[in-house]
Amino acid sequence: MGFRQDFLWGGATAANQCEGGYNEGGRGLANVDVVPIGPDRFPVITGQMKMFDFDDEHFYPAKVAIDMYHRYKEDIALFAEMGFKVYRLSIAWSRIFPKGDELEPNEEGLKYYEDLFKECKKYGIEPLVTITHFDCPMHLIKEYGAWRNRQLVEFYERLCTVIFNRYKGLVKYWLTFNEINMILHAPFMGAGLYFEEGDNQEQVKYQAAHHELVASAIATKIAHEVDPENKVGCMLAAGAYYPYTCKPEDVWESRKSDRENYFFIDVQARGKYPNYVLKELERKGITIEMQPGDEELLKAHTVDFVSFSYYSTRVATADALEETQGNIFASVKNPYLKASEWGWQIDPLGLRITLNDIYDRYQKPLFIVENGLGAVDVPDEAGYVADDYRIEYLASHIQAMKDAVELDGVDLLGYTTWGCIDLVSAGTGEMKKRYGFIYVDRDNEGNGSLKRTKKKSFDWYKKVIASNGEDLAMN
Ligand code: P53
Repeated sequence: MGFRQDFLWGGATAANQCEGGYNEGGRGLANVDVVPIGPDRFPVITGQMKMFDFDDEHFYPAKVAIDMYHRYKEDIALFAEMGFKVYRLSIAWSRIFPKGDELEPNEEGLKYYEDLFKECKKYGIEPLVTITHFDCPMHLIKEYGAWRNRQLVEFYERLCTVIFNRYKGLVKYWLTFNEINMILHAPFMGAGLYFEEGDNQEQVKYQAAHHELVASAIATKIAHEVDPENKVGCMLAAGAYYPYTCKPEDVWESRKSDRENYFFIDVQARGKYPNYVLKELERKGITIEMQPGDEELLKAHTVDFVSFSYYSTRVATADALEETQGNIFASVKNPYLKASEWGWQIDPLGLRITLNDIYDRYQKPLFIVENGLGAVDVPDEAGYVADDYRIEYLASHIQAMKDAVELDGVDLLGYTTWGCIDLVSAGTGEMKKRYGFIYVDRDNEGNGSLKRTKKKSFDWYKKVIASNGEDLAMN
């Protein structure tokens, strides 16, 4: 009963949200660097500001972030102290290929991650590596139009070939694209896409998605060739859609919303475009240009496991109700749920529902690679944060995933909480929205010593891991 003995407990981060050191070690500029904190973070880029560089008016949190670039040893030691079995992190593409289209990689960038993985291994921590977590080298955006251009597949393939060979024996778990469905919701942040006047934006997004899907299949192929031990996963921004009422029209809306996201995973896990999307694209007049061999590639190289982030469920309705949930996935408010300070509705049972939905659909091992509560933490005079609210959130979600495993038989490989150390929010660019077991002294304006302090949840999570998820009690 309970979780498997080798269950992978740990935490997750992404390069652009924690590393900083944006211009060090030969690193090139990327889309994730030039998105500022505040309302201009996600502009619709048709004729409006093109976010190709820094300007003087905005604050760019990714430049320094939490400076993990220089402090990773201290941070990994803290993860080890909690007993992490796995640490999910992402590689910054522009550290390895600063412009993206070079033939030879940047040795300094490669060496950086090699040292970091070795540091993990020193403590018996398995790295789980996201190859791209929303990042795309700026040069590839300006010169090629990012993922709208088929050539990106080739550059991504080069990146994968280099890292799979270099980190063979050090890294076994890989994710090809973080929240691949984000391309539809936040195209610049998600995939470096911007639009020109006259673009059919949906056409561009689906064509870019096709390129990512092909790139993902190629990555899976190479990973398996380089080392049969490699396990490759896809990654979905998940969270089931509930119908607002039992009115059939609402139920149908919720199914359609789910499919919009499942489409990506259907291709990556089942190996082909599902009929519902082909029909839908046809109706919309969207044609996806495929190259000979694409369909065979997708078919032959499906993922080994399905991973996802889960923060909340969502609500769909056929009627025009106000959308409230405060993030990129706007949704109708669920009157039965409470919400976080950022309006994200809290639904532990929804995690069990989502796990079951995904497992029923794909019948592949699952991995929860993000889950957590973004909250304002107020340290006392000694710098200590008693984050009972975070413990409560995590305990209820871990209980729900335990139910999915124990009572429903879902095959779950592991669980990594999001932002195991405080980091920059992807959605808002704030530091104030914290997820960590470890407090980082830095604020929205970039003030603070960057000092790390354990929160109350640090010792709690340590106990959870030590008991393999049996002891979830607050104290
Ligand atoms: P933040 C929106 C909805 C669901 C997941 O988000 C999302 C987002 C983007 O805001 O992204 C994932 O930082 C993403 C992480 C991100 C995390 O959720 O806005 O993979 O990079 O930090 C939490 O609170």
